[in-house]
Amino acid sequence: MSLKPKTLSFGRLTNPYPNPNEIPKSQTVDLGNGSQIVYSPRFLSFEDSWKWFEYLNNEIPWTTPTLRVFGRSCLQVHKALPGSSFNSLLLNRYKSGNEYVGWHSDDEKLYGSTPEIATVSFGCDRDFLLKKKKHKNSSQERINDEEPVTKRLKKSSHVDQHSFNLKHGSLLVMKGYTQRDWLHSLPKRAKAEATRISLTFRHVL
Ligand SMILES: O=C(O)CCC(=O)C(=O)O
Repeated sequence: MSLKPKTLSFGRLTNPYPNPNEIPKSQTVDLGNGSQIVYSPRFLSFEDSWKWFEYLNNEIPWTTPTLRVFGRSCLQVHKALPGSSFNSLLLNRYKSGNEYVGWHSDDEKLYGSTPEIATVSFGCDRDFLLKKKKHKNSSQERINDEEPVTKRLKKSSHVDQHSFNLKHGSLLVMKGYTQRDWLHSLPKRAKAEATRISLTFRHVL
């Protein structure tokens, strides 16, 4: 796959880290009980990320809700994650802040018991939320996707919630038992007016 975008629109988003010395470092958040999140706000350069955005936005047949690609990816995410062996790629496009993914976990058997899932984001910044799963025998509230996220967050204790603002060119990796013990979502955001594209790299057994 070569990167030859038809149009480049670097100007539509201001580079939040114009000074390379001020780029925030990767952070690892220990969720407890063997689950971790690694977040790198600037995994790809601002310019390269726009090239990827334009390529994906223009060249992928986005008519299907999701597209899963098996095989080798030309985006060398595994190089940043030694020990990982991704062989599947799920592509998502959110044309506005109205498009979202509700609470879920990617705990299907085909991903194994401790799947590593790496998400590279392009375009509009969006919030990515994590909340701890409720125990089945608990009397705590059921998950309700229709309820505003802010209301749900207020109900829950702080340590059971995490939020990452996924930047253009960022990498977020869910590791360990994150899929078994946590739910994640990309909620609606009225202020997110532009398109976001995400690539999620996985290993299918
Ligand atoms: O677009 C994203 O970053 C989230 C996608 C997601 O939750 C998923 O593919 O399971």
